[in-house]
Amino acid sequence: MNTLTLAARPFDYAFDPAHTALLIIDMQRDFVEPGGFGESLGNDVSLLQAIVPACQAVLQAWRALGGCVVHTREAHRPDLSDCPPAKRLRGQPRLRIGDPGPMGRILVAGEPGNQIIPELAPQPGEIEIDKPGKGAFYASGLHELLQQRGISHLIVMGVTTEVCVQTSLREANDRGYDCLLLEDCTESYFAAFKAATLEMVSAQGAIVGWVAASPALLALLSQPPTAA
Ligand code: C5J
Repeated sequence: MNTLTLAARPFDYAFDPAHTALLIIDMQRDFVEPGGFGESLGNDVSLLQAIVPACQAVLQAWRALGGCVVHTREAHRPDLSDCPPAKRLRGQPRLRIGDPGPMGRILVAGEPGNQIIPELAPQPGEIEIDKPGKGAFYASGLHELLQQRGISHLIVMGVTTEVCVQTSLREANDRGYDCLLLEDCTESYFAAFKAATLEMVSAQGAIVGWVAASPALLALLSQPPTAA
């Protein structure tokens, strides 16, 4: 047992790296690059690119520690059998889920646009989850995979803050995980929505989880372990 304590909001976050997974939500070309799902909804995807270096630094440090890493992709089967019509037909996007776009079919598993961006590409041995919903736990088998590995804590980063990240945090919280959201490693197309999510997560005594910035985590992880 090697419990580390990170200064966080609303109070310190204590975690044992051996029982903690780094959960990286949907850092896919479909959300971060032009021509994908995010842009088809009318968003400025360049906003999301700003967090990539901070995410890379955390991923590198976590890998160096030998920690469990989970990457998720919002992805549908090519026949769209896992995409409810209510999701596909919602609103007036330029391209709908399954339509051919500049990076292949929008939000469809295996298409170029559906891949995780090269800067954060999964390595062998890391968990990769294709999820049909906004939450990482819905119809994904993620909870079972984490339970098999004895994971009780999640350090979370990714996009978008108020959609897939917040939904995943709430799902994780309901399943008993203690979750830390890294505020400079998550982004939204809407600054106000990101700010509100950070507040909502940590309000009421960490009702959903904790919030901290990645430099504090990196400093903690770089300290030599204390003798037991
Ligand atoms: C959205 C996501 N925003 N990954 N997906 O539709 O947040």
